[in-house]
Amino acid sequence: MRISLLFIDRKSFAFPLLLALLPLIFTQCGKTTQPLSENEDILTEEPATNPADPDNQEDQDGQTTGDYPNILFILADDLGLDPMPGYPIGGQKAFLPTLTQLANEGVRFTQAWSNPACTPTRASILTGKYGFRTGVLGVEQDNNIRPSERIIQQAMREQTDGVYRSSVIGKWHVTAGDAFEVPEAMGVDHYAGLFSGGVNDYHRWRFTTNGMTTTQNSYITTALTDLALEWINAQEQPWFCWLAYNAPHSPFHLPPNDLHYQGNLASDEASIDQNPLPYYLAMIESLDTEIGRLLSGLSSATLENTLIVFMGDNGTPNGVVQSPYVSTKAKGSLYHGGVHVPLIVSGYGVERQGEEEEALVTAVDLYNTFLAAAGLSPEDNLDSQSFWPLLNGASIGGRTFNYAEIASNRANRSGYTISDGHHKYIRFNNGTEEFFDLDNDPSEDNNLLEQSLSSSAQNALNALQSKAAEIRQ
Ligand SMILES: [Ca+2]
Repeated sequence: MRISLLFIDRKSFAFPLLLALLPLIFTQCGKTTQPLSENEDILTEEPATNPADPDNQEDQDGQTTGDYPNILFILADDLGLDPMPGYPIGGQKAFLPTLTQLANEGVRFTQAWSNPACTPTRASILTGKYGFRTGVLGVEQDNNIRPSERIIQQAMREQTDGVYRSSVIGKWHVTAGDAFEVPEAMGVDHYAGLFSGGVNDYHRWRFTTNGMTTTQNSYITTALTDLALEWINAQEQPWFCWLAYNAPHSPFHLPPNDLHYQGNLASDEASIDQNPLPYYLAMIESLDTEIGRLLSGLSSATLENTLIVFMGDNGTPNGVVQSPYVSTKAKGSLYHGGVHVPLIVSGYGVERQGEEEEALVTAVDLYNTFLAAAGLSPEDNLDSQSFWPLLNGASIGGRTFNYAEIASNRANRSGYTISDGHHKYIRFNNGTEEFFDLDNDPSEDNNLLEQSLSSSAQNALNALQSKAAEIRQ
């Protein structure tokens, strides 16, 4: 991998940032503890140690590699295809050198689906199951993941007799209220972050760890990066870090100027409300800058043994969504603007470099893909289908359909959708049905059910309805 060169490609004015980070980079290579800048009070827990696995050998940096790779899963909040470089949708793109380089060194998926909102997507990834099985279909208070679910962290822990260490850093948002001990109770070794669904202010937010919640006044995108660096660099065994930023979720705002490339934007509310898009782009760029800092803060040996997966949890929200998406077909909806998300996979074990992959994949597939990447067995009775062989050039049967679902207080939004990549069927809970020819109508404007269907369209509809009935049994 060439991730250590990430900053070389930045705009010229980013070079001072590289210089500023050099001491940090060298400090990490020297195995000393990562300073926490503004957040010295954030991380207090010493990582626990498990009995050493005899198969694991320490590398030159002290991190144990053994036969298992590390996995860094980065989840962005409310990020569709339209602001993302590399996807031919949307007009104004964020400048994202880190994610672009990850894509250049790995695989960018072009037909990846999430669910239309935060909680159901996160629950699907954690459990490898569709929401109608787990009961987590929406973002309301009653959409809690059941403690009895076997989440991916628990599966990795048990399959390796405790060798894998896991953390969830950042947004949890799959259990409501103040049951702050739930991540650890379900098998996560370390939780630190934003327990609820969002913040009112990126500079003032509620931080939870060790079952306790305090108020933090640091910029949250930077703080979560510090927490991830701190935890990863303290590990002595193979690790799985789930890093869930709340960026670029609202409130739209002007991030610190050294984190973005949008220039001198006014920071007053009226200016932001009048034209929020550049602020949204700046927030995505801040995310990218911090991911770059995170990767630069890891040793080369650790990076070489780490799989990196980046994904959006749902589409771009209305207010900042770009054409051809429209505000009624953005985040929260079953249309492509709600469920079509970026997915980039790079790093350890990914032999394909700089390639696009058109295979259908959905959020549930990450569960068994993570297990496959670690050389572990797929878990049975899940909806998750590993796409790991694809990353090494192997052709796999894969899934023949993408599926997404949502429950909302707005009845005309609740329902499910299924697609074979060419046609798409949506069934709303109020009985309304829609059917689109994506090849000729990617904006989903022309509901084919309002006219007579060709025989081929009828066959496609029958196949999608049959498949939906099969999986929803
Ligand atoms: Ca979200």
